[in-house]
Amino acid sequence: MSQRISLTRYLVEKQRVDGHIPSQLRLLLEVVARSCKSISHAVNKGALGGVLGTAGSENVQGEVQKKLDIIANEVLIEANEWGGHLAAMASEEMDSIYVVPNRYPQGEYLLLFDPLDGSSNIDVNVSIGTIFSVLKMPEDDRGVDEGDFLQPGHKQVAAGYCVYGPQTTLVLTVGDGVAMFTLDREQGSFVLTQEDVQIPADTKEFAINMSNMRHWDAPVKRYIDECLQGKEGPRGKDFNMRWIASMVADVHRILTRGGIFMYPWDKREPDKPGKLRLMYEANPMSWLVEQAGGAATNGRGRILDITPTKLHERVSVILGSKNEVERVTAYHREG
Ligand code: P6P
Repeated sequence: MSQRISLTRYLVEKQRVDGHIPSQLRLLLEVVARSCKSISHAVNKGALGGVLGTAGSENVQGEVQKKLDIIANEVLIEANEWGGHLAAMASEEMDSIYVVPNRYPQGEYLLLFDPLDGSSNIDVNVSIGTIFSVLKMPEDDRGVDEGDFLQPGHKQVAAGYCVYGPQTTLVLTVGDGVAMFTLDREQGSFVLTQEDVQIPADTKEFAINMSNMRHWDAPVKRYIDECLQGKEGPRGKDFNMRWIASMVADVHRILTRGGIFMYPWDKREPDKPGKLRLMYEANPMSWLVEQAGGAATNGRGRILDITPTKLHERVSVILGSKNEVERVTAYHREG
């Protein structure tokens, strides 16, 4: 049997052999992975753990919080605040940033996360996940504030997600490709199960919430309409559709077998560029997709080049198989 490589060994080799990540970043990623293991355990208990249902509160997005949203957020905060590798954290579930308390050493990294993405699926036992992004503190000696987080996605030093589905799988990039680690529950460790993930440039599978069709702008309508025309239409091939309504699960499918994922701007909220959040959903997913040979745009430009102005700002997301994303982007250029 080929030797099993644990996440720890993978990261130590990235640190020692490739010199690719400093020890503080390696430690941070190991803590995030341990947090995901704890969240997976709570998710898998479901009704038996008394963690289903709503918490009776709303988050900064005005969304009803599920009990597991809050549990996952607390797990990540409590696991990461004392280690000395972080200056602060930001979460979809918290209005403002969480600065590491003075009783702990401050580090040079910033951790952003959506602690439990897709939480509308929790109570119906459909895959959900944790999305995380790591930035470095800007080089200056003043204290950390929200402005330090407002860096474009290409500044990330690590990004990943953990999908809680039939398997619990951690997917990670530190800037030299994408690796997947499956949780071995007997050993309690993440084991390398795929390295150098590659997204096929072409696909026959699109992911979008079709119920919003009447709200889309013309380029998106044109693209989806051509997919629906199948081999009789201009694309000359039939397409399949998937929509799990859990970005982590949809993106995991795309990293695994290709496809295009779209949550575009629509006219329901014309002043908002889209539903998904830039800093802790679109940026980490876009970097993973690009590192796996795919593309990620907001319809007009590369998502990773967007300079954020607000911590919880939203963005239109079109990502996945390169040739399909470029087609949608070309339709936007043609108007
Ligand atoms: P809709 C989950 O709430 C989420 O933020 C993403 O994970 C998912 O892709 C999208 O929203 C689903 O949105 O409008 O289809 O429920």
